Order: sequence, then C-alpha cells, then structure tokens
Amino acid sequence: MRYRLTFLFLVLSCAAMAQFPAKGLQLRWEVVENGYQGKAQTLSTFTLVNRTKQAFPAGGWTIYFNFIRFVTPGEVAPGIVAGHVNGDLFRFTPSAGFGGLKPGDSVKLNIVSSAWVTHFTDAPTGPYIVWDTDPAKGQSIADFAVVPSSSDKQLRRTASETKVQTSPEDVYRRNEALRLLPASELPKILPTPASVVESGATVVLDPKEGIMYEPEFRAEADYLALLMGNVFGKPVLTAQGTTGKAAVRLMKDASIKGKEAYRLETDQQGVRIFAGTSTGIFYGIQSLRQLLPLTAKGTATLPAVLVKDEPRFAFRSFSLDVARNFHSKAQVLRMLDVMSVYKVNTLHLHMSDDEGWRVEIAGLPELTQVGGRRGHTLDEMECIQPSYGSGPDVNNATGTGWYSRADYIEILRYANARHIKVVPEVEMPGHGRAAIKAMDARSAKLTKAGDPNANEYRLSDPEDKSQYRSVQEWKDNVMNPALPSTYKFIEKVTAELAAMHREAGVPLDIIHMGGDETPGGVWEKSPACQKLLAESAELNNVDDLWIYFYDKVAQIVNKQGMQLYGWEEAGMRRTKRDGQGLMIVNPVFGNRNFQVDVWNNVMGGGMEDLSYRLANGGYKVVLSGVANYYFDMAYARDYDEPGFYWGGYVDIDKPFYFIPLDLYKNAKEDDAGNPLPASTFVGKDRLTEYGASNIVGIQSALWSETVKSPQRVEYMVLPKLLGMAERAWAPDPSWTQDLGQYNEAWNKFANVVGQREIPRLATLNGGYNYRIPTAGVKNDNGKVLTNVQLPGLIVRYTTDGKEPSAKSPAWSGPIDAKGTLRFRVFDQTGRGGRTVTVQY
Ligand code: TNX
Repeated sequence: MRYRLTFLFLVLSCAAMAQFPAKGLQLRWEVVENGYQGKAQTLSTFTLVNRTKQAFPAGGWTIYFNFIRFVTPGEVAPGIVAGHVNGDLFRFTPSAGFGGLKPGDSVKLNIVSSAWVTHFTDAPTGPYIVWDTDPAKGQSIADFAVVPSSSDKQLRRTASETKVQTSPEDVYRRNEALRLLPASELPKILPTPASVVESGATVVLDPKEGIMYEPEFRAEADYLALLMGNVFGKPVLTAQGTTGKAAVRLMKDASIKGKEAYRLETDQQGVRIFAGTSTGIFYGIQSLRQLLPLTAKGTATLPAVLVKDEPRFAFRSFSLDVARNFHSKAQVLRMLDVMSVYKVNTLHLHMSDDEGWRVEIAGLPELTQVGGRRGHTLDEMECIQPSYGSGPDVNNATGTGWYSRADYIEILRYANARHIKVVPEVEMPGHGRAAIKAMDARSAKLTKAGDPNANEYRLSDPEDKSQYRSVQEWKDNVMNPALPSTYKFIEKVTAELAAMHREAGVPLDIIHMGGDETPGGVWEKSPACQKLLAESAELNNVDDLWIYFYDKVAQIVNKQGMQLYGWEEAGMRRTKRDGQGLMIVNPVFGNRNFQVDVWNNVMGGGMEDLSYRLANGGYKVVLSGVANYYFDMAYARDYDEPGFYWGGYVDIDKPFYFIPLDLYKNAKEDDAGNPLPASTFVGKDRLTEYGASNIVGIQSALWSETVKSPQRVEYMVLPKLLGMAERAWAPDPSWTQDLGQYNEAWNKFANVVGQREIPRLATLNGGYNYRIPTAGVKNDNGKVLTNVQLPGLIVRYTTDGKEPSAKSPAWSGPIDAKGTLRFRVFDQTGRGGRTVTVQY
C-alpha cells in the first residue's frame, strides 16, 4: 500500500512538473550593489515569480543561465543552491529547504559574483528551465528582464569609487576643443595620403566619357564603374586602352614601386590613377571616391589634386570574432565593404573559440555539426552548451552557425576583389573547447562504430586530471600538446583552410594559430604530458611544453609555406623570478619571422611596453592593444553603452590619438577612465630602431561576447574604424613631435568624420548602424550650451520632457537652464543617437 502511494505520488508530481509551463515563470534580475562587503564583487538578485494558477514544484527542476561573471557557489535562498556548470553557464537547483511557490508567490535568489556590473551588457542572459523528468530538454524562461541600474551603489565598481558615470558635462568638456570647420577646409581624403597638392582649380568629371583601363586593371575598372554608376545613377562604360577620351584612366606605372602605392591626378585632362599594381589602382579609386559627391546628376565637379600615396604600415587589420556569437556571411561582406573604403587590407577572422567553431572543414564534420551548434545538452555529443544567452534551443542565431566551404570561399573572393587578405585563426591550445568537444564526440561516435582510428584527431587526454579555470571560466578548454593526434588535427585543419584559399585563388601565406590566455594549471595532471616530459631530456616542466607545442605548430605551418602568426603569449615563456610567476619574451622564436598580435597595453596595468619588448626581441609585431583598438570596449563609462571595459573605454579618439612607435607619449587615461599618473611609464622599455623595423602594423578587434546582432557589430566598429585606418595608413603626423598641434588635427579628423564620412556610411550598402554620439551639455551661469563630438551632426532638444525627434528644434545658441531638458544628436539623415536628460 505504501509503495503504491509513493508510486502514485511520483506519477502525479511528475505530471505536475511536466505540466508546469515555463512561460508562467517570470524572472527579474537587478544589481543590489557593487563593492559588496568592501570587495571586488557584486551582490545581485534574481526574483523568480510563479505567474500561473498552479504550484511551482519544490523540486525536480534546474534553472540555468549565462553570466560573464563567476557566481559564488552556495545557497542563494532557503533550499536553492547556485552552482557553476562550465564557462559562463551557471545553475540553480532546489534542495529539501525549498517548499515550492504557490500561485503568485515569488522567491529572491541573492547571488554574489566576481568583479562588478556597470553596463547593461554585463547582466545575466538566456535563463532556461529543465525538468528532471525530461533532462535533455530545456525551455526558455522568456519572461526575463534586467532592471536597469541607476543608483551610485549599483553603478560604482567598488565602494570607494565616487565618479560613476560619464555625465553630459564630461562629454561637453571633452568636446570643447572642437569647432565646426567650413567644408572647404576639410582634408579631402581619409586616411590622409602621404602627399596631396591642391592647385585650387576644379575639374569636371563627365561619367558619359567612361573609364579606360590597361588590361591588368580590368577588375578595378569594373569596380569603379559600379561605384560611379551608384553616384550618377547611370551605368558607366569601361574600355580597355590607353588613348582616347575618358573620364577616368587606370594606368600602369612601373616606376611606382610600393605594392599598395598609387598616384592620383585630377586636372583639365581628366582623372588619372597610376600604379604598379592593381592594389595601388584600387586605393587610388578609393581616394577618388572621396573626391566625388555621394550622388550627382549629369556631371561632378572635383578639386584638382595631385596625390602621391602609399601606406605607412603594410598590415592594417580588422579582426572579427564570429565564435562567441556567430555573425553571418552577409555581415562579413558588409564589413569588407566598409574596410575597403578606408584601405584596411586584412580581415583577421577569429573562427574558433571555446564557444564555437565556425568554418566547415572537409573530413571533420563534427567541428561544425557539434562545435558550431549550441544548445542544452547532457553530454555535448550533438552540440555544445549554451553561452552568452544563446538559450536551450539549438536553433538559435547567435550560438549556432558556421560558414560552409562555399560560404568561406565566397568571403575570400569578395575580400580579394577589394584587395583584402583574409587571415583565418585557429585558436589553440587554449580557447579550444569547441574543437576539443567536437573531436571528443567524433572519438566517441567512431569508437562505438568500432573504428580503429577513432582517436585520430583527438585533442584531449581522457585521463587528464588537471584542474584549471580559464579567463572565461572554462575547466576543459585547452588542447593537449603531448598527443600526436593534436598535431594531426592541426595539420588537417590548416591544410583544409589552405585548400579553400587556393580554390578561391588567394593562396594562404600567413595563418593565425591563437596562443592567448592559456590558464595556469593545465597539463600538470595529464598522464600523456607526464610521459612526454619523462621521455624528453630537453623538456623540464609543463611550461616547456608551450615551446614544444609552438615549435611543432611552426613546423606544420611553415611546411605549407605559411608564416606563423599568433597572440602575444605565443611569443612569451612562463618562468619564475624570486619564486614568482613571470612571463618573459621567448628568445626561441624571435627572428623566425613569427608575427604576434600584442593586445596587452592596459594603461596602468604594467605591461604597456610589451609590444616594444617583443619587437625589440625580433618578433613581427602588430599593435593590437586593447586600450586603443579593442572595439568591443564600450564607448564610454555609461550603463547604457554596450560592451566590455576591462581595457578601458574606447571611443573614436583612442584609435586616432595612438602614437604607434611611442605609445606612452599621448596616452591619456587608465582602464577606469581616470587620468594616467606621470609615473606610469617610468622604467618601461622603449622601442629600439631594430624593434621599429619589426612593427608591421595595427589591428582593431571586435570580440563578440556582447555583440549579438549585425546592428551591434556596426555600432561598436563605426566610426572607430576610421581612427584606426587613419593611424595605420597616414604618415606619422607632425603633432606626434609637438603635441600642441594635436587638438587641431583631432578637430579636422572629427569634422571629416562628422561632415563627410557619416553621410557616406549612412548611404553605403543601405546604411550602416554607426554610433551617433551623445550630446555634450553645460550649464553656463543659467544658460545651457551643447556640443557634439563629430561636428556636422546636429543637436536637437525638447523642454517638455519628451524624447527629441528629427523635428525637434536644433540647438543653435544658449537656452535657459530651466526644468527638464533633453538633448539628442542626429545625423544628416535624421537618425538619432541616445538622448541625455538634464534637470535644472
Ligand atoms: C581577451 S586579448 C581575449 C578574448 C576576449 C576579449 C574580450 C585576447 C587575445 N583574448 O578572448 O574575447 O578579451 O575583450
């Protein structure tokens, strides 16, 4: 009898659980305070509400969520325990002390998490519930919202911090050096050419006269014809040849030696672009494009110029992370278009990471079938776990997705037509979890099928008991350097990538093989690593495995005719001084044509000289510093600005004001946005002449943990990319010698962006979602003044508390500081940015 009752109870309660609708659960989250208990930690609260007419059961469920902060495990409400799953995935599970929720009841789950939460994009995402009765299925808790932070307690980082948000007054102060320039005073071409001479005369360009080109510039002629066709609204004809009438001529000049150099002449005889290569011609076309109006009827009038141009740095790169959140092929093509306008010549595609593998590799279908899909899973045999709020359903646009071979080849061709080289990245040995899990799934599947080669490409040692946690809190995301199968995998993947590049007609001569952020503690308890260490006299400890690994990686890629490229850590070695862990420049790989991205220039962090140390040590260095070039950093310290900020706030001035060969000279603020103390750079290594010869270029990067839509990609990148392009292409400006000239240069640049380039970006490809800055506002003795970071944009306002629209009055002079004033910046097309409100 007793058994029967228990059985009945089980059946009933299971039925109740299964029936409880996930859509009847409401979840709210809000920050209580940062700097909780005087530490670098946040107290926050989830409120779980039962919105149904039935009881929410006391047990039999687990609620999962993603959070880019580490949640302290333990009890968060009577009988509810928080725990870490892996990476950014956490869970709440009930125990005996929880009595369930009656209809309408709620429970508060108080969690403590690492660091702080000061922007809306820091918040938890993607909650879902899983019933014990159906453990493989997750259901989204769709009624989830984040309550915006507004009090100082919620917005400060630590209890001692007082200045918590960028105010409209701060913005005003920053913009104070800016003035609207007359259009005639704007520099004509961005990025600034090596030399421009203007005669003052004008030239009429008649598109009916067509384009004439020398045979090898046919593709560029077609490109220009399309471009001019868009300007004039009519097809433009092209013809091969050197003589006869033409609106524009594309001509070979073998005396122009630089691979990317060109000469552009516009005068009474028309427009001529000369170069030794098609790339030079292409850049000449981009410069001509900036002399043309965006649209014209009939003919166009251009200034008469003589431009002689070539880039300062050969490597001018934008890096896009499509692993954390996937970004479509279409979006990549849009980015290639905008890069090409500003002569950015490299797209570094970060296609693999812990949270995703995004390119099809022939022969290893699991990489995309498992590693390219995210969803709720018990064993990661079909997909990998949710991250960054991608949710339980495997059919989701941010966590699931990849480029097929055909897509990837299309991207390569599209890039090549714009003279952009695509450099693929295969992250390793850390940040390798998607690949590791995919290869684990492959091994399991093939083992089951009795395949003797089941472990051919395995990346993990199943006996490895090492314990570690990566920056993003992964416990199992590092490939094993002692397994021959790891190198077989690397060989296979690089060979397949190379094959796709060949098929696209753009042979791969450089490849990025990751190397960043491998956590301490890896490999120590791997029997495979221990065996390798015991057998190899030259390997003394686990740290030496790093050199062993990259030496083999270098051999693999060099054998295929590719240069090895990696993150800074790939060129470093871990060692100790006075018993303390330390990273030093690894002499072993210097002078081996090994290229590194140096990301760590966190201002005030102590590693500001790393790029120079590596360059002085013989590495080819790409200046990729977070403080200036990580476009996933928020524009400003403002809760409503999306993005990270661990390396500081990155607005458009930071990529612009960077001095590549002396980055200390014009550095202005630390990672918290505070002025840098003068002592910051004392004792830091400076670049030697030899080191300077190793600085190959500049890279900007968009990591995508907080970037889940095409609109957000464009918001974070534009217009910052223009500052990066200027610094990478333009000759060293005179203000770097005399900082007194800086403000004038910045003003010119800001005017070019605001007056000419924003309107271009508003029309290119149907318009890009660049960020429109917030207005600067100042109360000057009862009169309100406003300003804007990009002169040419318009500040509009309301006095009735309403959101300003494109029809609201434009601010044109002091107004009374009275009541509620709202200001919003608009571009020339009538699109507005974020409104700021001041109260007097
Ligand atoms: C650091 S710097 C990373 C990435 C993150 C990025 C976020 C470097 C090479 N690695 O894994 O996505 O910060 O800003």
